[in-house]
Amino acid sequence: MLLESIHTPGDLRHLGPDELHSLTKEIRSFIVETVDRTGGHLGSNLGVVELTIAIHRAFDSPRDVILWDTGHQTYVHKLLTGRYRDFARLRQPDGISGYPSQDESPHDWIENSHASTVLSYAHGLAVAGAARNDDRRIVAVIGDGSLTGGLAFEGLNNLGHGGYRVTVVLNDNGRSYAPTVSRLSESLIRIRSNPIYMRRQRRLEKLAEGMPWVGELLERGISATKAALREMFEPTAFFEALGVTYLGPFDGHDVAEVEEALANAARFAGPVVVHVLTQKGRGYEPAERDPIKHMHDTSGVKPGSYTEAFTESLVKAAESRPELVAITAAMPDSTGLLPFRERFPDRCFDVGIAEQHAVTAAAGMAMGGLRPVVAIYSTFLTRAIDQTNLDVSLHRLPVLFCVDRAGVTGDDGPSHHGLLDMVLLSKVPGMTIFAPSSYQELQQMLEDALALTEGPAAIRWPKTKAPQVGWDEVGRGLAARRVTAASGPGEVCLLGVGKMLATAVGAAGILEAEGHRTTVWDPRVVRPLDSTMLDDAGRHPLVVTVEDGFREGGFGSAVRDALADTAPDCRVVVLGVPLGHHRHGRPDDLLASFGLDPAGVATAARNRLS
Ligand SMILES: Cc1ncc(C[n+]2csc(CCOP(=O)(O)OP(=O)(O)O)c2C)c(N)n1
Repeated sequence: MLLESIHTPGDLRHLGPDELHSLTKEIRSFIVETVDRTGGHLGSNLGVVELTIAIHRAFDSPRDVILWDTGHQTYVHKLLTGRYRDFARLRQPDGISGYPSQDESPHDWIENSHASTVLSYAHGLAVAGAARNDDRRIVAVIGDGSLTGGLAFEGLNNLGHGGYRVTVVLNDNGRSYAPTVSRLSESLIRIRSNPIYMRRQRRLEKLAEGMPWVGELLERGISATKAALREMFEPTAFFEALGVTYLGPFDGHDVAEVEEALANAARFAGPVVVHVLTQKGRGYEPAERDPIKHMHDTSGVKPGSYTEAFTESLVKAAESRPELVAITAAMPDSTGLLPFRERFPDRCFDVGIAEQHAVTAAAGMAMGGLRPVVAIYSTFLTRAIDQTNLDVSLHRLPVLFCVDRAGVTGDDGPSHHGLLDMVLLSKVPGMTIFAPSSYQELQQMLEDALALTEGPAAIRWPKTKAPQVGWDEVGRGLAARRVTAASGPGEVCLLGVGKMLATAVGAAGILEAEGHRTTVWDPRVVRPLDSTMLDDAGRHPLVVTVEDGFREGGFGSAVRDALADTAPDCRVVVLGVPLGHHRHGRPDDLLASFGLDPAGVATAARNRLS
């Protein structure tokens, strides 16, 4: 295996074209084989095999800085930077991360996984480089999907304005999760499919190759050609208007072609976009064929999941509410909106990787009389908290946030855990927050949120399978539900939020078996708190709250504040996730490590009882 002999990117430079070709094949089968076992972003990584090799041949990492936007497509980069042996444990507990990680390698400059950031990092690093006379080169690889995020445009604007020497590699495969939502992207496709432009580009390169002072002439030559083409092709004009030179498009599956383009680009004094065309899923037939299933770690909506309960109830609710519309920021598939979009194509809006826009656009839709539902992951909603607070809440608008992947999510690590939604949403004035503990609860809550809330509301749920319960075990409206009442005067009252209700019930079983009279409540609504629940809890000497968000500033601390006034003798113990950036791992294992399993909760209660 050639791959085994690549320990650093320098090892790539000795390889000839045939060896490089064999290497690409080895990398593809190794990635397919591994991701089949571990899960992960298959399509994006298969699409950048040649591109990654070319980048590592043209630049000298880690001296030169290579930044990958989103970071989900760095498997090849990992394999070429000394992590071949660790790769089998991709995304496994104690194994390597599915994203760049500074702990793993000096070749990973940034720890990301939220899209559209690299142009801003590149701007900052270029400013610092200029200030310190550091001539290291900076390469920022960004996908056409990630380029739909506002932050990317802000970065591009500043790179062009400042004239910084940064090579931006636009990895264009025409897709985000779903096809990319962007006129710019449509124009890029027109370039891609225009033979005249492609031929002219090739002739120009050939011409330049034979000349002395190639770099300088190439620069002038391309600019002149592009000036003539400006009217015809918007993206060229778009980049150039911002002060960024455009080169391309290049065949992203031709190592030599891309390597040469990158070497040329690196000679420019200012920012350059190298537009590279790639195919998602390249070389693996099932991934090339199925646009969504094999592309990312979305693996569809799982039967019996909370997401499925949402999908079903949303379609049902929309049947009788013509004003209901749904919005997603580039994730119609994994947020469960596909059935809705199929049924109501005109009422479903994919706005691109643009969470802030999604929320303010939802505010506009609500102002105009629609009933918007924003389907979003907890970790990505965090980006749009200002919009939620000022654009939605300040105007008291009825926007419903359906927040998936809340709590400890697992395989994707620090940036994907949904630990902030309860803390942040509970500080947004007028926000009602529901947390379902079962499939049926979510269905009921969606209906209640639409029928009963007049301002902003959120329903937050985890990635896990949802417990199935009878309708007699489902609450109504904004009321909490008492699950079990202690017989006689209770010693301890457990309040378990959402999926943590099951943990609280498990802990209650342990405590009861030890002879402690225990009450359990399902709060259902994180905010506003139900006064009946608070009154009952306050009659117990000990209240233990259990949540799968940050312990500080979430549900439990609100309960403690409330009871401090009404039941000063009652002791409140708040259990939740400690503040920190937590690694990837199995959700149950991570929760147990924070003491958030039944045994941990029972121990916390028992220690205070004695
Ligand atoms: C802020 C943010 N929103 C949503 C996502 C989820 N997400 C991960 S990868 C991806 C698609 C990225 O598309 P593109 O940049 O074109 O890269 P490709 O996978 O096509 O190579 C999305 C939407 C994210 N990572 N960050």
